[in-house]
Amino acid sequence: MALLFYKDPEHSDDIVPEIRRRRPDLEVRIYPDLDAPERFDYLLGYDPPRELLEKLPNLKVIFSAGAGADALLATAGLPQVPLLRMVDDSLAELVSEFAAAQVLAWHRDLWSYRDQQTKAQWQPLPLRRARERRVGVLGLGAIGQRLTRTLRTLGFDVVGWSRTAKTIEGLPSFAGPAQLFQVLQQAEILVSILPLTTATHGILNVKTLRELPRGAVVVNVGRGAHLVESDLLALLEEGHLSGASLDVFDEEPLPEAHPFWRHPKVIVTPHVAGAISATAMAEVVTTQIARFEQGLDLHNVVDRAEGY
Ligand code: NDP
Ligand code: OXD
Repeated sequence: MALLFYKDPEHSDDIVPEIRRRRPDLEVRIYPDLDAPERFDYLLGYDPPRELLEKLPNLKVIFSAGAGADALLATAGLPQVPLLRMVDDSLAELVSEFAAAQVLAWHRDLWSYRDQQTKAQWQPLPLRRARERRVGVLGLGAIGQRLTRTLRTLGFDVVGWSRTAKTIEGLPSFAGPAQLFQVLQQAEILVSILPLTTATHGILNVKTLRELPRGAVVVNVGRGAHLVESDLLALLEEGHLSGASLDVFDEEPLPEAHPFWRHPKVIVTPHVAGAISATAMAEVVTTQIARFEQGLDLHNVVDRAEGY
């Protein structure tokens, strides 16, 4: 039994000893250490290229190294084996904490005060309580649900949106394209933590963002391709939106000349809302492999038709 790790630059090698410690019988290699490729049963990676997939004829399970499987699904030649993604409490906690920090920063005008500081300007702004601020959360999955709890604990008035209808105590929630506008029309701060699929590609565009109340703020921690960047810039320019915190971008790293870098109303972070630790990833991978070997149902299997 062997697992190949197609590691990208952000991943550390730490996962290898963590897997070996849990499963000494499992051979773990890091690409391109690939002699006898037919022996690999499992592949772990964020976006392994087609040329690599073609060299691995006996894969049984593929693990996305992230919560999102969009990069993997976009790879041509993906074999028809179960595709699993990372779901872990610590990851949900990190992303929720990050998104909530952005919401709080906009809610309490921290970015405006930072700006005022650069001009030595002493100008108190009006105060509002969190309960007086409605936050819309797009995506009520492993991370989105955690985020709604964090925001509610902070006192915010939260509404959510997902593909299928949900009943979550204390959370008004909406589902499907027909109800998206109901969420947008009431969200002074909109957080998107959706997966990237055909249905969600470009979902944050001039038509949808214009539905937000005037002066609203957008926080995108899902994927860059959810947002039509030029539409956001136009709405910021005309004052319909008052700001955006963006952690994910169409092109990453964000090109040096991109207008977001120097835009006074845009907060840029380098895709750091959350990441699964090597320990948690090893735990997910070895638990799922054990389930696979025992013929048990696998968890967090990507639905290829839905794209997440
Ligand atoms: P889940 O699959 O658990 O949740 C996805 C949520 O989005 C579900 O509520 C789902 O609805 C909803 N959704 C999917 N498609 C649609 C649609 N067409 N219309 C409305 N709602 C839709 O994913 P996670 O919460 O684990 O992760 C979400 C995404 O967060 C990842 O795919 C990734 O892109 C991003 N991410 C970003 C990170 C960062 O560092 N910036 C870190 C980790 C993740 P339903 O409940 O009905 O299925
Ligand atoms: C993920 C991410 O999908 O870090 O896990 O974006």
